[in-house]
Amino acid sequence: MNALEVKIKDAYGTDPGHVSNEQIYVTLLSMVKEEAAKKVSTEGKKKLYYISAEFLIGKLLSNNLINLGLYDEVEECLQRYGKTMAEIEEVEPEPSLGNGGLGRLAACFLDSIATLGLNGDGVGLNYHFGLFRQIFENNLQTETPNPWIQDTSWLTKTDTSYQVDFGGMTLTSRMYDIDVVGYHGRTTKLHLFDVDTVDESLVNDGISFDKNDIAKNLTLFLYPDDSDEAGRILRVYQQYFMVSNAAQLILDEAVERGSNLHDLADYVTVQINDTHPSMVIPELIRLLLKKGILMDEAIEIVTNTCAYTNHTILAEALEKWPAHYLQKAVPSLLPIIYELNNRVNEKFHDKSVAIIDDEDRIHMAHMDIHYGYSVNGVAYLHTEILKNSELNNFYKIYPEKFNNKTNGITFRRWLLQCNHPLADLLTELIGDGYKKDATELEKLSSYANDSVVLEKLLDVKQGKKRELAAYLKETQNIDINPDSIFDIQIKRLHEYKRQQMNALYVIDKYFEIKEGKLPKRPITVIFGAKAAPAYVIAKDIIHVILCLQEIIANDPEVSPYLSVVMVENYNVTLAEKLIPAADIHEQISLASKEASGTSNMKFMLNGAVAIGTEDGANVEMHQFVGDDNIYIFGESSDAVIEHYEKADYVSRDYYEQDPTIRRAVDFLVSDTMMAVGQRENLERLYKELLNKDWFMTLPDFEDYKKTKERIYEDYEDRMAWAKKMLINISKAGFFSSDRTIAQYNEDIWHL
Ligand code: 26Q
Repeated sequence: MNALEVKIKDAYGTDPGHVSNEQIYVTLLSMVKEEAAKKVSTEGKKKLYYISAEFLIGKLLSNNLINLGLYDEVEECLQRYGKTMAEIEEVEPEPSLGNGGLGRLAACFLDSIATLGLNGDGVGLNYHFGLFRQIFENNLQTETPNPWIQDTSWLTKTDTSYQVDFGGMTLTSRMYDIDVVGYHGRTTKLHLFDVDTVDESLVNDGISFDKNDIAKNLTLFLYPDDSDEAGRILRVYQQYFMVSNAAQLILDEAVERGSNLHDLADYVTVQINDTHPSMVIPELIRLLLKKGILMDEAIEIVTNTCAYTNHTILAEALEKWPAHYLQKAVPSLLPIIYELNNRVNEKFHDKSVAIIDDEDRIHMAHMDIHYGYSVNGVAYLHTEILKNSELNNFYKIYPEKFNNKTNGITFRRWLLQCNHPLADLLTELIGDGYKKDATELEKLSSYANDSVVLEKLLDVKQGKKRELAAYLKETQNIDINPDSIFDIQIKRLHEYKRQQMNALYVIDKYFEIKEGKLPKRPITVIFGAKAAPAYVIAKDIIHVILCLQEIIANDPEVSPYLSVVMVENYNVTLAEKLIPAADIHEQISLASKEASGTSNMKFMLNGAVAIGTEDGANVEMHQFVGDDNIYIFGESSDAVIEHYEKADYVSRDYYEQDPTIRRAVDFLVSDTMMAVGQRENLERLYKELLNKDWFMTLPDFEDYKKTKERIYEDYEDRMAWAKKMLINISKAGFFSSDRTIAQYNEDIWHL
């Protein structure tokens, strides 16, 4: 009997063939927890705390089994009883503890920290209902809670608990841990803080709840609706709760390891993941003052301890909290922030670098830069833009603090777990050294002209496309044709990511097909995206895509050649099915706006070919694979930045001068669309494109269209295409998060 059979026998007195999938899941979960507990965590003098409001960890069972080296044995055992891991995986709920890239990055980083055996933990919040579950009704997005915590879950309740003082109220926290299992390595911990008083019954319709009852609502949702002030202040409460717990944990553990707190920076480094945890800086200072350390020294200690990662240059995403929010939620931090601000003003006499502006708003990023020792961007281009434009005034003061750390992804989840056939093929060709050292994927390039290998690669892709088609049929009742080209765009819905441009292209194709200009092979355009509940235009874009899906599916003239599919509730689990099945992936953000992107890396690793702008990490991908293996189009980031400076872009000019653009834009408010959609939503998006188009969809449209035609044309030379796939895979090694984390450690953390 193997381990699983023994456990099932102990628990249920029978074999795996006679218990439910739920029972197998629970058994495996406790088995993994036991195994993980046996692995040691690295210990050492200095420890990293990666603080993040989001950890988009995805389902953990398969990943943990793989990393523990138990997957094959369990799969083999299940198969003997007529079951598969895929069925068991279906039972596991996916925690939605993140929005998108930033949260998934944090999860990949924990995997790499554990795998490399670094002494570092994650710290975040235990949101009971996560972000939200997306539901489509009448071609519109609606939101419902996504409960994921069950009686048996990956969470382990700990004895650790702290008092957190808010204005007029004190809450007692509880720390829960999730073991993060590294690949054939060690484990580390994700600490998620919660309060016992949270009341799930507070949630009424959809995701609405009483935003003022903090003790009961604090950890219900990630990023609750911030369209009103109560929602925004709740976010401040959440952030302070997260960092106050983190700071207390950090100091306790440092003292345990032998720190006298004066030497804290030798014992601790804190990575601040975007500005959401920035209040950890004044909170650490506050706690050091309470221990009797004087202000000057406390500030210096904390500055040498904290490092900040920037993930965006979008002004609206840079957090600026009105001082009165903090006055209400966390009055004890305000005097410290005022002191930090005064010191900055005395030294620099430059309003652009002040922490508090003339409207009494606190610029969290400014605090991080002045009172942290490192500032990093997440891709080469992004860091250059930070240094040379967005944060140029800071760069001039602190050039030595700025550095780049191009993002990465864990190859365990994004290849070994989600694409067994490809991993097996790679192992057959180049051995399995690439599993530990991703740069070994380069070895694959020696097969670039080997037609037998190229055929195998195409077969693997075809198999994954069939699997996806079956999965979407079964789970969402969506039909897609596995012999069509799968052209996929999956990411948060945002105007700068320009799903609307992809949609306009679909409309153009629809017209062409109606005119008799048929594509050589059917095309399936797949979208997956959640829109922030209060982001009106983003929801309108979803509406348009869903309307197109319906119109095209019901049009017998068009549907044999083109289909549009928007998968519901796009999440990590769906990404794991979609990415291995992609032929083409869309990375079409307006140049300069996408800090890095990370799905681009996942697709590349799985042998898909990108159509993209010179933005984020696409720039580095382009350098690695060369012009023949990526389809670059659109205005450069320099040109875009200049348009913004000169304010010289007028969308209506493009609409009036280009009949193709006009035809596509007009279709948004056509009778055909109105028949399946809502006038209000369709007209709003139409007017937005015509009168504003802030992210410059129309100027890039012509080049986008030409490039799409070229990519579809090139797809028909199957051997040449397979070579592009192979080169993409062979150059993906750089984008392993093991490389990224090694660089963070080398340049910033020094663990
Ligand atoms: C800001 C202010 C108020 C409320 C919320 C926010 C907020 C919330 C979430 C701001 C930003 C986020 C998330 C950002 C994010 O996911 N950024 C992505 O980070 C990835 C990892 O570095 C990059 O690859 C993506 O390019 C970047 O968009």
